[in-house]
Amino acid sequence: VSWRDLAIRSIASSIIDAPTVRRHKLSNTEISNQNYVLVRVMLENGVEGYGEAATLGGPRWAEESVESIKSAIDVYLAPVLIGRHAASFEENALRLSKAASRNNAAKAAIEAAMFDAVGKSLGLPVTTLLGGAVRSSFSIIWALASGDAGQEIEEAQAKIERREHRRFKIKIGFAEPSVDIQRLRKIRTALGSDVEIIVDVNQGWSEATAMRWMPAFADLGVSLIEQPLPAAQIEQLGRIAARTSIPIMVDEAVFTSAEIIRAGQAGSGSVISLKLVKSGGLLELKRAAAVAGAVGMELYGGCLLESGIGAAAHLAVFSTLPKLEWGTEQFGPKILANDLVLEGPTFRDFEVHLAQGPGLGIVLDEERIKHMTRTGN
Ligand code: MUC
Ligand code: MG
Repeated sequence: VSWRDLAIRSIASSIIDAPTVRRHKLSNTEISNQNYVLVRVMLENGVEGYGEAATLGGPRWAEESVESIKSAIDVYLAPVLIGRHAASFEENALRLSKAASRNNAAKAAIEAAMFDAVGKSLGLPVTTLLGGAVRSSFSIIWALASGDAGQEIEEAQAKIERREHRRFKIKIGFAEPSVDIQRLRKIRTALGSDVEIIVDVNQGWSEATAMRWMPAFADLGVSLIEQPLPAAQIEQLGRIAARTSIPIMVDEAVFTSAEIIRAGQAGSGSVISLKLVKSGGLLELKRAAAVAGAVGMELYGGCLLESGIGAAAHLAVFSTLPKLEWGTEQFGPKILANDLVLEGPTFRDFEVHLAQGPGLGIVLDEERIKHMTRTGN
């Protein structure tokens, strides 16, 4: 493989609308269609690499939407990389950060595609390019998020029976805490005390609500509570973290390493959810994990309902982290009516297994992708 082979010939982006198997509710939005930007990086040697940017409910979970991601890529990010060497990962990341501030989902999708293309060109898995895997499978969490306890119990029991998941994250905060508690109590009673339950409030509470209701969630044996307060309320989060017996996980509150340090100083959380859409790239995600670890946070492999494409990129990075105390919730491929890949990460025995093969180890389902590609943009 010559240096010239790995020059970037083109970067193309397209919007994908992928139906989910059921409605997925969060405190501030709900979806029954998951939206992605698929990035294809073509090298001079003819090898194509893939990356994906996920969003949740338009510019709602964070400020990026598929429409803004696609235009950031097409207009600002792709042009600064054409003709550059795809394996110059750090230099390319610098060029992207000069071309646009934040826009982290867009940048991460491009970087994943470059890693995939370079790995395939060299016949090496992306994990090798990232320092090498220290694990090839992960304990995998499933999210219950229909808001209907009966449906959620059935869904969880089926997951346990099929040996797919026995750890669950329940989305709350779209109802009053008293209603959420009733829903959780039903689920806990049906599933028993051995099943792990995490809750994600997605910024839905105030400090006062959290102070009042956290003890009731603790009584139900909730093992982790994710982002209970609005993202900006770092100090308030620190105050409730000091009072509760449930560890707090920061999600929307921390994107950058500087934000991780601030959250660490404010004592806002003892666990962090790691996501490519927050870090803006695979290398930066590794750095975020190191910074979080250094301020004493445990690591949780987060997701934004990625397909097999984005899941493969996340798992590649997660596999190289010295520690990943909480495993991962990269269940996205299973919430889609049809995944975007024919080959990718696999799910069995309560674990998700790294995709195998060079690059990200994925094979796209081009037929299905064609069907789900949004036209007219
Ligand atoms: C989030 O806030 O964690 C990840 C899993 C899920 O159910 O929602 C997402 C986003
Ligand atoms: Mg979350």
